[in-house]
Amino acid sequence: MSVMMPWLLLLLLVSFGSPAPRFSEKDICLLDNNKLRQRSKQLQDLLFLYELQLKDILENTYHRTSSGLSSGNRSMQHMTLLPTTSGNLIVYDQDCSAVYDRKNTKNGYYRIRPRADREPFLVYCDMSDGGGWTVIQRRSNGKENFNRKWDDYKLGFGKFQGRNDEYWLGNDHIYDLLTRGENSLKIDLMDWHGERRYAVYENFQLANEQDNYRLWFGTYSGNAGDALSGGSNFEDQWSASHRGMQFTTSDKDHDRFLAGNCASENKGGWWFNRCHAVNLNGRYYRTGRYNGSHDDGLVWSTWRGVWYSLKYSAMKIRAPFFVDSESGDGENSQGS
Ligand SMILES: [Ca+2]
Repeated sequence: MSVMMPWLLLLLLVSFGSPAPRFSEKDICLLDNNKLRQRSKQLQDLLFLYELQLKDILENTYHRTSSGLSSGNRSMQHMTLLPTTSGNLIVYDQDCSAVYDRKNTKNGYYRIRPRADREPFLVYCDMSDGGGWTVIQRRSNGKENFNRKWDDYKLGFGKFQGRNDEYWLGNDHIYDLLTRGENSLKIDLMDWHGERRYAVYENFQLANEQDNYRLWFGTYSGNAGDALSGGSNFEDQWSASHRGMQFTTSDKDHDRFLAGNCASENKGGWWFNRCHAVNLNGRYYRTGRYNGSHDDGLVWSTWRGVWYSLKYSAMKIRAPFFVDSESGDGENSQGS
């Protein structure tokens, strides 16, 4: 902060082209005082945010240190753009983390706007679990039809009212959210006994529509198993890993199954290979175990297998929060 002061004076001098500026010393003092006050407010906000993040880090074990630097910068950027306290402006946050940063820490639907040149849209913000999660998919009661075509998956569908309403946020919306910086994906799962599991993937990314929303994700952590990578053996991974796959719907086939369409067989749009180890948009069965001609249930293979359809799933994203890289040991023994 103290470095900024001579810099500011110099700027004033240069911009008025004369060593004797029209500002009096008192004016400059007042100006500096104002800036300091603003800066102090920003730092208080930052402190508040970091305290929340610290709490989050201490209570959750899935955070890593690798992306601390970039996410730290991102938070800083966020905070310097804090809206004024006038309250009259319509403020659209870019995502649920920004909502959370402004101290709206209640679960619920918020209108967000990841891109200034696009319309804002509603999304469920999960403020538990460390807070600031933007929910991009939820299944919880089977009321919504997920066996839909390309345009529905592109634009999004479902209900955006109750806390258990089912929806797909839309590939375009998800893409816009993800292009703004690095994001982690957390997937919450529950079976029909109420048992819960989760999976976290670092560096979750989608390509644009020209590349059919091709999926990318980094390291796994969690207790549901790394099903998105296809399972534990090489053969499963070859045929069922979702890494690098394009999105397929019943009317647009981009999967690697030559003899048919995985989305038609499995009743929902997804990043199918030939075909899947995960199918969170599959058919909603009201019991766990099911059978049929295809494993088309709500599947996370590494937990309950492909012939068990889960009761609940939620996919949610958030920028990886700042972690002091010096406090970590730098070792990473997970992901086996
Ligand atoms: Ca095919």
